[in-house]
Amino acid sequence: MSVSQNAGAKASSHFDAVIVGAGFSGLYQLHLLRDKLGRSVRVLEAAGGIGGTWYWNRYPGARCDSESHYYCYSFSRELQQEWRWSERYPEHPEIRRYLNYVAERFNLLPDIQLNTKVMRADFNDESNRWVIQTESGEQFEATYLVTAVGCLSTANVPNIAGLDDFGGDWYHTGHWPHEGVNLAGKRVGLVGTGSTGIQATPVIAEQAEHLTVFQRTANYSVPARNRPLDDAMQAWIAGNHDEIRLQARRTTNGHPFDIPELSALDVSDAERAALYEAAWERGGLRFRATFKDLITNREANETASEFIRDKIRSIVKDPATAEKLVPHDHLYATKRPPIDTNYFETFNRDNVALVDLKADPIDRIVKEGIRTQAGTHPLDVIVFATGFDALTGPLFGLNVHGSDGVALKDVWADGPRTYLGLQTPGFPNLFTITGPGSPSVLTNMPVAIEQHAEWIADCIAHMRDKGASRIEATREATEKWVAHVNEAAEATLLPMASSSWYLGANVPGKPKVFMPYAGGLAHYRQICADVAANHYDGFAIS
Ligand code: NA7
Repeated sequence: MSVSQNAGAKASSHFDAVIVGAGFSGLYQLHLLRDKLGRSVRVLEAAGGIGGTWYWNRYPGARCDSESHYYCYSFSRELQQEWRWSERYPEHPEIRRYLNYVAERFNLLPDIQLNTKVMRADFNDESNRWVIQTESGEQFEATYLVTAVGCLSTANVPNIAGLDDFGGDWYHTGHWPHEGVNLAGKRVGLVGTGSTGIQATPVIAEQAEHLTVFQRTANYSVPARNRPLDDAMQAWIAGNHDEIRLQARRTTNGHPFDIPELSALDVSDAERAALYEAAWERGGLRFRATFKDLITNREANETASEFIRDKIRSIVKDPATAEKLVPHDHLYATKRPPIDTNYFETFNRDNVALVDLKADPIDRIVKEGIRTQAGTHPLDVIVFATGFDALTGPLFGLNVHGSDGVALKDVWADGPRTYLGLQTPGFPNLFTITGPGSPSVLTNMPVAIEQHAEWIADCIAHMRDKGASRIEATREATEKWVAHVNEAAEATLLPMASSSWYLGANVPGKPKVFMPYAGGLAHYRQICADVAANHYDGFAIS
């Protein structure tokens, strides 16, 4: 690192690379660029601690939906042998402990600057460097800017009239107070029934005096079947590091299990029901992999959707409540599928009520609570489990300006346009980890993150070896990639879910464009590897 000051200009700290964000991606990217390539690197992190999404998401019930033994780094066998997960699905404090352990083990903390919010980043065409400004007025210059800001980090608080009039307290789950919220004796209203609302509902129902769940779209959910990891499982994990790592890398979603070569339509009704029942008992996101065509064939999917609808009807005792909870307007897993611990069972509790906002929309928030068309629901606390401005929101928040001062926000006004989700024309030397146009949120994130961070490090090593200082995705390659991303999405049922955040549909005014790459992680990895092997085909290097 060096510091320079031109007459009349601010002092800048110079680095080979600045990484924004200290979650899973930022930590690993730092390790690779600093320790494997010997580059000077600074990580800028807005939060007061590392952890990224897990620093912020501390709401009741917050835990990962991927299983702990593969929701972790796989690049170091030693790390995997040293760390012992306690449960099948890690809860948020355990994930933070893990990431802090990683940061200490690899001595990452000295190069991470916390409480440092990036306000703006500009590319300088003369120096081929990025100039990054922070909220406190610091300035950094770096050849490479790597965004490691996560896909789900910009909270979406709905613009409901009257929120300022509310006499109680309100929280968004993605900004849950670190000291926790004492809900004992409180009447709580929870808005939103995505993965977060479905995790939080049973836990809040146990803590609060009364819980009213405000549901806009009924959702499918499959039991998580969380449990402590016993010694036999711990031994299996420790003994199978390489297999788990390899298998996760060669699958569609980055999970270390294969999807059978069996269509839901190729088996008898009884066989199908038995397979779904077994998958329901096993629990977790693997339910989606019961058959090969649940995400691609409507008729096949309908069998899974109907199985879950029947489960909801059998669990929820009050038929009217059950019917409100049964999803009809989209197919299973065409929106991000939640998994749960006693979500539907919670509606059998005396202290829990459900409001179907499709039938009884919110009118406004008033001092006493939430007023729907049918009347006022008195509340002491409102919890917004209303999701995020996904994928593009965190990147726009950086206020990035590329060549000739063009703003990323303007370039992506009609939806994101990237090459491989890694770069955007007009923004040289800017790399995006798990950006739109890459498999990102359709996968087990650490596996996708490792691939991106490794690809970016290899690319920067290539630049060094060639003595090059500027790399930029070409417009032609980007147009082709965008067309391929659309084609991959259209080959699935995913774009059919009109209220999905994959499409940006949850944020008013956001262009409705399917953002992640649905062609599968394994296929995507191969494409990226081929591009690199083919002299970084589709990138202009100078
Ligand atoms: P999601 O999946 O975006 O869910 C948000 C929920 O909030 C969903 O049920 C929305 O209904 C609902 N919502 C959003 N805005 C409103 C308004 N204005 N009024 C009523 N209800 C609303 O976010 P999560 O935090 O649950 O999960 C995000 C990801 O984190 C998850 O998928 C995992 O990858 C981890 P809608 O369905 O839009 O009708």
